Amino acid sequence: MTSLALPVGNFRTGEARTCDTTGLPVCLHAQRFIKLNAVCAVVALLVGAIGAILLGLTRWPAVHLLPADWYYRVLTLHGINMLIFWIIFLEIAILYFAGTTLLKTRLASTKLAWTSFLLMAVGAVLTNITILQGTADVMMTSYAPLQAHSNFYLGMILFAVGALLGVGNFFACVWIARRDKTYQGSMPLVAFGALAAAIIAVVAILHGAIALVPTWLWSLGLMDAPDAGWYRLLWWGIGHQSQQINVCAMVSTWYLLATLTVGAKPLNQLVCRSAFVLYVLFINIASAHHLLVDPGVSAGWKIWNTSYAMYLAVLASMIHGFTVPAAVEVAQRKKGHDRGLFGWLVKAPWANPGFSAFFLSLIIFGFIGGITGVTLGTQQINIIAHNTLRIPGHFHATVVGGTSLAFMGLCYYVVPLIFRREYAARALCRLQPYLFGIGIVLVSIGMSFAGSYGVPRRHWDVEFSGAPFAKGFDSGAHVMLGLMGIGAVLAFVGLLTFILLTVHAVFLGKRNEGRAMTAW
Ligand code: HEM
Ligand SMILES: [Cu+2]
Repeated sequence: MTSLALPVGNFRTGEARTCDTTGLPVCLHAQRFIKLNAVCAVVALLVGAIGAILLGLTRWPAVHLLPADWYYRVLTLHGINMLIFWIIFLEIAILYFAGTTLLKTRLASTKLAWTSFLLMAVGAVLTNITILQGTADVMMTSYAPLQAHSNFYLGMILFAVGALLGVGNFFACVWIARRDKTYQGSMPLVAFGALAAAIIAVVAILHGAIALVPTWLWSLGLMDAPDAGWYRLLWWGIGHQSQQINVCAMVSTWYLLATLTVGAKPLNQLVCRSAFVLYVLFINIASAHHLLVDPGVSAGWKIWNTSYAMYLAVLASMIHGFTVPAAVEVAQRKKGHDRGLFGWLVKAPWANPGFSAFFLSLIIFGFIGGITGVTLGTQQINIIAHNTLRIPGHFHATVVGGTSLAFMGLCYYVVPLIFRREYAARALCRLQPYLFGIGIVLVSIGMSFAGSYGVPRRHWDVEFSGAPFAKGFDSGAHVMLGLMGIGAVLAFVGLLTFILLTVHAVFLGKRNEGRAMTAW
């Protein structure tokens, strides 16, 4: 260990080390919880990935793999493990990193971190067991009056409370850092983005509690069924806002990876920070786009929320969509890559999986995710696209091609820097983001266009085989569903490659303690 001297910050003896690559301080308590949460995230990703390939092969009519009951069970399993467990475990890890290393402070409370972690882990296991027992085929949204076994809701509530405690620990780190003046000037941009995510998380989880606690009591027979309209309004208070936590965490990851991979620095702190503030202020309103066909809310309410206010949150993403590549461009030009308009981009480190994952994530999220999102969120279009495959076509470009791919890029740095283990099979690592990126683009495009033909989402058999009157979709829809199926196979292979490479690196990778990580 080279890091016996205590790094700058408010650390006590033996509590921190200096990173041999970046020179940043690493709180050893935080390091443990970053590891624990990241490992759980990857386990959830594996469960979700098995679900992904089963679903892809079921929605491809030529294969139609699963029977009806297992389709809905696996749909529930996939949605929850991917969107909730994989992403939130990793986000808590990001908060511990941003709240300690970037602010040069120690973790506020180890006890709180343990409580948070155990609640999240127990909650995730309980929910997964309940789903696999076949007593919770209610899908991720668990809309009342559809009812699951009470342990399903209990597991989700435990997980959410655990996540809230993790967020609380992060706020405490921010407070300690300010009290001890561990950094000069304003907090670093990546930590600021994490703070925006944490603020939205509190509002989101409170909505989740108001939706799920009465639903849990109802499943125990202690209360009447919650009103279906109110349930949807409140559920999307967590369902949509948590997507903005994901966007904040993803954009922060972009800024971080841009710095780690090409040494980029944000060009204008005020512009970047204001964009994060726009997320905090306007994203709750955008939840209304999930209620556009609901009878309970008025047309005026829908139009105001989705046509005016929502664009202020979209604006924030568009700002980051320009500031992040601009920062990369300036850094690249400074290094002498300044031929023509795009010489800087051509000469970017495309063989570094941290860079390729981050930049592909930016492109997929920005172009496919952004365009589909803004169109689907328009009332007139939503009435046509509602509950078709266009909807999963959109979010597989945002949370999968965007957030999940960016998080994979992050892991290519977290494992060498925090676990201090090296990835093996470097050529495969370099290929992985492309494999996954191309696969998920095909999934997203296939779903979106199949949805334009009217193919519904969450539907086991769109051919209605065995029905007295034959009613299927024409060949155009089938081509698109086939495209989705092929994309699903590619994306699954990309995902499995990532998981195997990462698990291998974490447990068997060559140690790099005492020296800088092997550069990509
Ligand atoms: C190999 C990568 C993936 C493939 C091939 C894939 C494929 C699919 C398919 C075919 C469906 C079913 C759509 C339907 O029948 O309505 C689905 C649903 C879904 N996926 Fe994925 N997916 C992948 C990764 C992910 C990831 C990483 C996330 C989240 C971070 C995610 C989130 C979801 C959600 C939330 C649903 C909707 C569940 C529901 O309707 O209740 N997927 N996915
Ligand atoms: Cu939404």
